[in-house]
Amino acid sequence: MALLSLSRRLRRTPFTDGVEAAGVKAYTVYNHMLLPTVFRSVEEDYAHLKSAVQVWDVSCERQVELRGPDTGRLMQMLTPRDLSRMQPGQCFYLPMVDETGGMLNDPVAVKLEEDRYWISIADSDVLYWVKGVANGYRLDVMVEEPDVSPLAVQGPRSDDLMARVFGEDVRDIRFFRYKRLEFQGRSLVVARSGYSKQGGFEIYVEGGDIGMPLWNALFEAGRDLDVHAGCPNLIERIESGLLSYGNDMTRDNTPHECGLGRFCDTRSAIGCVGRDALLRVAKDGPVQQIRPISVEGAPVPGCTGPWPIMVGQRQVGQVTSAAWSPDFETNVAIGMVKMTHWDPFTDVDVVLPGGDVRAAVVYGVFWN
Ligand code: THG
Repeated sequence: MALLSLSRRLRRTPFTDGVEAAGVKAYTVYNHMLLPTVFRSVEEDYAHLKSAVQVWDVSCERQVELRGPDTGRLMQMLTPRDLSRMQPGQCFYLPMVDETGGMLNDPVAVKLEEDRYWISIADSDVLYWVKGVANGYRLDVMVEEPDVSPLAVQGPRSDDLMARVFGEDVRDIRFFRYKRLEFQGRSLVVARSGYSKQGGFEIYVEGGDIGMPLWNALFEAGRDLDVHAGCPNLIERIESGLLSYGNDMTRDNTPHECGLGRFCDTRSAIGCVGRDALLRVAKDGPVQQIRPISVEGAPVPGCTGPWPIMVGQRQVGQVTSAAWSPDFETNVAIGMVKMTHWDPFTDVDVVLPGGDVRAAVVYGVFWN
């Protein structure tokens, strides 16, 4: 493939110098920003992530900050997840929907203060949607993108590495909670969260100037822990059932189709702009839904789906993400499957660029 031309619209991050020095081999573009996808190889990065500790430049998980008296009201307009009991110190994974109940994003919300949140977004232009809603309803709230760049520390040795840089307090941070911890005299939000199921933290680096100092401090402290630069790993995230907005779901899907019904409290989410639509959807349930799928045969080619899921001549869904799993010794995949064929162990065919292969909807093999 040809190279990407850089410009002002394709943003570097506070850590790009470190990422390049670490030998990044490929990037994708996410929220108009560089996101590394490969360091050594996807398979080597995967094995290392599951056994050691990695530092990830996930600056592209941009923050949309809401601040001001109407913040609580505006936040609840954006999501069917009930935020009424959310406290400062908590992070919530939440579906963000439009007026039809269609997914606009699946961010992590961070409650900083009673009237102040960060929305840590996936790849869609949430800033404009939130500004539009805020101004359309003449709400008294500031909506901006602050100079905050998340740096993730992921893998089974994350606690040990983080304790060396931020102190033993990091070990007491609970899942999807954060503490404010000091680095070079600056107080940073450090949460136990991240886009893998190998354990770890996300540091919301406030102020790009301390990006490289923090990056360097983590690598120096972790020399004997085999710390490496890493990135969200395609194989690991499919095995773990972590969805990718724009790939596994789009605005055409409801949270229920995405298997995110457990994050919807549509009855109590008073004010959510998609509430009426989702109450209707929730009543009868979805007619297609995300499923784990194992795909037989040789390793699938680089993921440029979607690939049709067929039963005979009939299309019953599509594979939206797939990768060869060295640990499961099969291709693991995520697909959207019609209700007639979504039961565990239903046999199907997947139409790959190189021809049809056998596959099955699975359960209890990976992800659940
Ligand atoms: N961290 C932060 N921001 C993000 C991501 C992140 N923004 C973009 C993208 N990732 C958003 N998507 C996800 C998808 C899954 C999860 C987090 C963000 C996730 N899910 C867990 C699960 O599904 O098991 C936990 C959900 C829960 O129990 O609350 O972690 O990774 N800052």
